[in-house]
Parts: sequence; C-alpha cells; structure tokens
Amino acid sequence: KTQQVVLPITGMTCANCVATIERNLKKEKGVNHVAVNLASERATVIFDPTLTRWEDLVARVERAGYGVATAD
Ligand code: 9UX
Repeated sequence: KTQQVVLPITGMTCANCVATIERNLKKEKGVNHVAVNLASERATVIFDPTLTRWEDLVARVERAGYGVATAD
C-alpha cells in the first residue's frame, strides 16, 4: 500500500537544502520515494501509510530547519 503527498516547503534557497530535506525524509520508516524540487518548492513523498503519517513527514522537515506551508 502506498500514498503520495506533495508538501509545499518553505525556507529552501539552495541545492544543499534540497539534499538535506531528501536525506531526512528518507530516514522515516515506510518512505519509498522522495523528490524535492527547489524551483517549485515542493517535496513529493511516496510512503506506506500503515507505517508513517504525513504529520511525521512534516515533523522531519521542520526538525531539519525548514517549514511546510499550510493549505489556506
Ligand atoms: Mo544552502 Mo540551504 O548554503 O539551508 S543549504 S541555503
């Protein structure tokens, strides 16, 4: 079982930010694929929802020093 989320990331300014976020998201259990796009400021994550919740993915991003924009 897999689910895809697209997280709008704030605070990324260079390619090393992209690598840092990808590395941290890939640490989360159940994460199968991560693609972070600097230009669109989005992280696409494919994960097993029985192992991880998207809130855990947001927490990873925030612990790495970046933000996830709220849908408003
Ligand atoms: Mo680049 Mo990102 O020097 O936090 S790593 S701005």
